[in-house]
Amino acid sequence: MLALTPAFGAQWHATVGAQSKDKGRQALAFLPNEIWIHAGDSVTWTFEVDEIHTVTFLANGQTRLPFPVGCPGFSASGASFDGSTCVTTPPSVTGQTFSVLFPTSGNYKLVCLVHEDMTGTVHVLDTSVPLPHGQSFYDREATEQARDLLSAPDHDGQDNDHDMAFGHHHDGAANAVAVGVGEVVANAGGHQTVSLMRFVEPELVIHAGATVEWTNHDPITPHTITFGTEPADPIPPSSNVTMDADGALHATIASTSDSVHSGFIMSAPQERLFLPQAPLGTTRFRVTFTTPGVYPYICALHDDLGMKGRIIVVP
Ligand SMILES: [Cu+2]
Repeated sequence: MLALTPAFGAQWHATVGAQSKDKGRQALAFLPNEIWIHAGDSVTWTFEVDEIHTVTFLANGQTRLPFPVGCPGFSASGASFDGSTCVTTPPSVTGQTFSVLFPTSGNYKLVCLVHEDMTGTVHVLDTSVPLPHGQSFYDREATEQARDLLSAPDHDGQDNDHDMAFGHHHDGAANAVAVGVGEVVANAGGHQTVSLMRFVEPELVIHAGATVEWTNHDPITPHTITFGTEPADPIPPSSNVTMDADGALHATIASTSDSVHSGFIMSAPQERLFLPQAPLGTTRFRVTFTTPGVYPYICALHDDLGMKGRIIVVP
């Protein structure tokens, strides 16, 4: 029996997520997101950000479930994955670690259940096959990928001439607030996303009777616009929100004590062959303010990262 068991499985390391100092820029990414190991080796992932992520290996062909559900259920660190039974962490943040043992050769997809375009690959090779890289290569790759991702989104809302992807998100309309900006990049290991968790114009001064329009410019990350009391379920809009003819959501706020919640404002999911077409995304939210006053609001998902704004209504 001893002869069939690798004497010492090597221990590999990777990280989950990276963020700017103010937490506004979040790299939703496994860093690195591709690694080659031997059967019998383990990989330990260290979570490095305030935004929640999971390290998840679904069974082959398994349907993806919402992150609070997990596999269903969650695995203990040190779990073993061979493609047959799902392994996942619960939603995890800075300082937590999770190890997975890979006893069987194969190519395994790594996903985060919170972020759809956050994927990677673990190549598990037979112990007779040489590995292409050592740990120092992956450490360097993780650092470079984090730096590239975090330098992408336009943090302060000023147009960056050198950044085509983020240079055009101001449409010039009055009373417009960009709700986050994002970008998905792909490499051979999978997808990595960078999201700006900010209201790009955090403070706006308008006249009573005017309407403010929020738009989500992120391809994948949902946000909310929430005035007053935060609802238990952040996904649906509050009952005082209606839909305009163009599909945008709309509410009227008449008092600083009003509670209004947009629900998830987000881009439509990516199309995939042989699946029913996804509906259009709800990407716009409008609020008409009838009364002078100061109206603070938050994104119910990312206020802990500093995603807050306010509307000042003058006569
Ligand atoms: Cu948000």
